Amino acid sequence: MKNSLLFLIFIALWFNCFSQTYTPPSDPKVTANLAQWGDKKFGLFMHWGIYSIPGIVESWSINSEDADWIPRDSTKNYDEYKKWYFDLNKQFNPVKFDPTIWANYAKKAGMRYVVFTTKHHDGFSMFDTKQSDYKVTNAAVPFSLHPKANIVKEVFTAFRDQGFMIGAYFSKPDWHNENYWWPRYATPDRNNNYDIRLHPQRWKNFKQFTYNQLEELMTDYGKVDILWLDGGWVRPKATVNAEVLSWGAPIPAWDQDIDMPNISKMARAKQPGLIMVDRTVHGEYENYQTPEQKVPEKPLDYPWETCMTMGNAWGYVPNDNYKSTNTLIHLLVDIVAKGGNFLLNIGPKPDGTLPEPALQRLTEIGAWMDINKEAIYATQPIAPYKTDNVCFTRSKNGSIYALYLLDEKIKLSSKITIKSPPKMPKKLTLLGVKSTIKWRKLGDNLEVILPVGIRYLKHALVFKLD
Ligand code: FHN
Repeated sequence: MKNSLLFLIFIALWFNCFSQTYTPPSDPKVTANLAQWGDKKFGLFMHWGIYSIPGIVESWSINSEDADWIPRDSTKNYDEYKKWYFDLNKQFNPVKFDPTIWANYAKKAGMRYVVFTTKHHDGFSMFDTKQSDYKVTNAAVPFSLHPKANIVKEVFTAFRDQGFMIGAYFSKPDWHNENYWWPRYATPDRNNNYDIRLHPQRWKNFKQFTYNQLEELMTDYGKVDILWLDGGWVRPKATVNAEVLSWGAPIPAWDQDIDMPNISKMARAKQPGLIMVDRTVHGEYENYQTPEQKVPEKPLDYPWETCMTMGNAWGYVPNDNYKSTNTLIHLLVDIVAKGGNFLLNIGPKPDGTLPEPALQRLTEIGAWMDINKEAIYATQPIAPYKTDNVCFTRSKNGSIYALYLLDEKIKLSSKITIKSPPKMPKKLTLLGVKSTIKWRKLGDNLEVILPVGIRYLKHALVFKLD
């Protein structure tokens, strides 16, 4: 008896260690919203804050960790630099800010949801919070006098008016808040800088501050569909796993538990069906996973979204190196063929406009989506997902698409091969072309004779296999 009980305990522990890191939502409203979100496929991520003024990395340069990806003006000592950074709020004045222009470009690009930074790690709130004076609507900020000073409200309204699902990015850590980075002590790394076990009231105060700010965002800013929580090192210590250790940051001896059950109960009371993304913490408050700056090798059997910068930086930096339209469309196709969503990030400039190269890419992506969107929206993956440079998708009515990725540097031949398509079609069409397409079966492959005069079809040819 004793041995079989021990064996059962061993199996349960083993399974728990290696079981999926995904917990499906138990609330049917969340499940329904997740399905709606999954059909949208393409979203706009926006990092905008005081870091956009000098055009530097968002928040991280005030963190003391010594990492090559955290550049800092080394002519200033740390305390001087930190004061300089935190004082950037006094220069924030994006006089050309007009989120309807942003929303129009994003919609024309085929984007259908937005995730906007309400507050990044630096603690500067881009909304009229009552919990802190470190906010865009405070008199110290030149833009506070502008009629559109409550930026989050303006952005959410403009994109919602264009039919977008609305996502609120919110940083769990707040490096400006005295109950996260207590001014009594140095700030050696990204974590809170005091032992919570010795100062429980201070962490209790921070939990309440965080709860109150999230309650404002869930109450006063209209319908919010996604709560996208960043700063995964703020988590129950018991959830620290290999992924967290891979970040190379110190792991405190105490718990930085922000009380997600309490936050979730409030947030979903205010926003029924709210999709919650407690990034990298996994569990019941991470309704989808968010591989960052990468695309999984294979389809994943749970909801996921690749978040990626259009350039190299999340916030605006001058002369950023933007990915080509061809690359961006190929990323979108690859992600969708594997069952994911593509959350593509643009950092607005300090004057409130979007960088020209970003606008050009949004326009070009939109031209491709205008012709080929039926192979993207509301599709599901279908084996073999991708063979060579061809990705496959399947629409809800059963239509199958082969998306043949074009290399801009190689002249397209008159005959192409689609290897091992999910099925041999009775009829083959090329989206954007009225003439019939000639093809023949070659073993398991499809050989297609391309019609002449299709040079206007760029980036990927999309065949419909009926
Ligand atoms: O630390 C942040 C980073 O600054 C940026 O906001 C990205 C966007 O996904 N999230 C965190 C890093 O994973």
